[in-house]
Amino acid sequence: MESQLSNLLDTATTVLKNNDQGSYTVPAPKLYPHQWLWDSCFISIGLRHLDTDRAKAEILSLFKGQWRNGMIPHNILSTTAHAYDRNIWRSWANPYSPDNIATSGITQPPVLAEAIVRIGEKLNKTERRSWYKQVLPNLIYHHEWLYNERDPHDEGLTLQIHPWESGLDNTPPWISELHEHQLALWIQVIKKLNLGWLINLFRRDTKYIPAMERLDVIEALALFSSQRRLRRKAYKIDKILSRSLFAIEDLTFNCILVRANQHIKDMASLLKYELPDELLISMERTEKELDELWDPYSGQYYSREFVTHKLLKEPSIATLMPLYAGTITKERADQLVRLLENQHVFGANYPVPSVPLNSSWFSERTYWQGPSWVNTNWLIIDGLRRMGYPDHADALVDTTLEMVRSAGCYEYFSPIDGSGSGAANFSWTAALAIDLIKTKK
Ligand code: 9WN
Repeated sequence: MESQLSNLLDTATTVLKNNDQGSYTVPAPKLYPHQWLWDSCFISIGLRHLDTDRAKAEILSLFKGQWRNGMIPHNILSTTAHAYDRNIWRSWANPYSPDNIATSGITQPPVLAEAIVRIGEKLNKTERRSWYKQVLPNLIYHHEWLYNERDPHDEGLTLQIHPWESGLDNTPPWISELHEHQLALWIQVIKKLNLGWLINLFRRDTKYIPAMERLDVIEALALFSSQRRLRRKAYKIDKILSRSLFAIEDLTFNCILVRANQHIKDMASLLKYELPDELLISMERTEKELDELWDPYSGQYYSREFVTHKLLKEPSIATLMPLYAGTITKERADQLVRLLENQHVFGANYPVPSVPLNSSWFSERTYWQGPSWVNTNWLIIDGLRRMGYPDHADALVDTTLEMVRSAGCYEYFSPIDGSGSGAANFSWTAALAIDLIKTKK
């Protein structure tokens, strides 16, 4: 086993090297040629074991793309590869976008604070302080943006405006909302006339990955048209929210926010840095409001519609993310852990499936509608440890590493037989495998 893990360590290190662009790492060659926000955070968590300066550079590169209003975009677009993506986003339409750097106009889950702290753990005391000093102001500015712009009613939960912001693109709760509120007429026509095959001929992703492992064609079109709508509104939130019901307080996003807030408070207290009162109040509200996402009848957490406050009761892996938030009661954590153990729900051979096995949405290889992903496993492992389930955490580390070791550094894996799907040589799979090996108990 020792030697098998050391082989995996070598393979994973090579993947990261090959995907390295100097100051950032692409998620995968060809399919994902830009810098992605939460990918780079996970990647730096692995890189910290190889080279702390390089791990820091990954994060600093994200801050270079920060907008003047504080937003950190989900994509910083490459100046060389797939130049047309710059024109698809046209971030320059918004007055706050940075000069001379093309980015997307939306964000992704705020894993940044976690990454910064994990890098900090590998530094000595003095270096750690100066690292936190270097990045904390920008990080705080990003969180202030999250509250100012994405929590307009001061409710505590932040809202997301596109499935890409959740990081779990075609996860059932988002897709069912998309069908309900955002399916443009022209997409409905394509659906009705069964013209999906025609669209598939022009898709970039399916040039690299079999169509059945990616989003369904109607979903892909809906995501695209929803992105164009945001662009038409120049990514201005008041315009986006006016006359649209399509905004979700995403469970995964907000659980990550709760944990990130805790990290920010810890860093600030180490530096004796005073956080603005308004921010502290918002942080407290998020923690409290997370409680409202619990549905006592099904014993699960769900995302919520921003406008109506309706819980979106399509089961998904998000229900386990409050373990990572780490602020829930032991009683509820026990209920979630039972879902994780249950063979019909999340207790697959190669856990944790992105959709429970007994859901009608479950599909072994379809992106975020079934496969197991290493980043969500990593978040759950971390949550299990902090919530007092070390044996469950260790078991999940072992099955995760076994899956990656035997299949390779794929983007996602079949929860049934552990085989790999999606992009090969995927960076966060490699990086987080490195981290799981290096921190193995
Ligand atoms: C859109 C890069 C990203 C991940 C997301 C994953 C996928 C992009 C896509 O790839 O999303 O952002 O093109 O489908 O869903 O979590 O960050 O790896």
